Amino acid sequence: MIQNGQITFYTHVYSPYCHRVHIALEQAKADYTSVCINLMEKPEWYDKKINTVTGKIPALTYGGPKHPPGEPSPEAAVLVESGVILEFLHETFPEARLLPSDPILRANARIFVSIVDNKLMDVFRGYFVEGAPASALLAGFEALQVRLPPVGADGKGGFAVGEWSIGDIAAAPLLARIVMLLEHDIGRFEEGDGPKTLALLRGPKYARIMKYLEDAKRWPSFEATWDEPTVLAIWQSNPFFKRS
Ligand SMILES: N[C@@H](CCC(=O)N[C@@H](CS)C(=O)NCC(=O)O)C(=O)O
Repeated sequence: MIQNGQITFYTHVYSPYCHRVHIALEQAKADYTSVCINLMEKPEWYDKKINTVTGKIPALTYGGPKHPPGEPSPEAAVLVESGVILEFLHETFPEARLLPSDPILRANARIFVSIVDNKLMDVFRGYFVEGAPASALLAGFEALQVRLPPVGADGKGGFAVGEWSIGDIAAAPLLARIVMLLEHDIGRFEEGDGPKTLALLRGPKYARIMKYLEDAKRWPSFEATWDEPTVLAIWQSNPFFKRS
């Protein structure tokens, strides 16, 4: 492992995008400092000095000496966008094996990330916040499921491209939050609709993706970074997800 200088990780535990980076940092056994960014009271330096592109979390500084959160050293690279940061960590910590060595598998892992970002993130918001029907959310699960390798005779399923990769690091944080929210009926849909949607997901049609999620939740770097009671408490108090 060649870590050339400090890493500062700007994050919040509620965020599925930040969770991606957290998993990758743990898997890389990186030496890093986390800085919690509360989006409800975002420090004014964050948009000016850290994520000058979108103001969103996560972000990461890499290199140079340790610095106060709002004052990155001129020697530090400031990185934004979870997908960019995952690729960067893969290149910086190759022994963490965030991507497979086969170029086709690497491409497929990236396609899996793109399905999460393009087919699941928007419908997630639609169902939980905007009152859209569950069908689009379920279609998002299906779009991922069709790409998963079949479960073998030994009962082992494999991840998006067989071995664990950036594809799974992108998908599992969102899938885990969706299942958690459904289980606890959190969202602006009609009361009781969350558990009903979850019952559909637990039926035979979605068995492969639900097994995939269970396997992902047992992967060491996921397990080490998933504190469900804490995440649940934050989402329970999220005003955008509360029924009026
Ligand atoms: N495309 C970005 C999305 C990041 C994102 O949407 N982060 C949310 C938190 S989960 C955020 O910072 N929202 C605040 C805002 O939109 O101003 C990534 O992959 O990092």
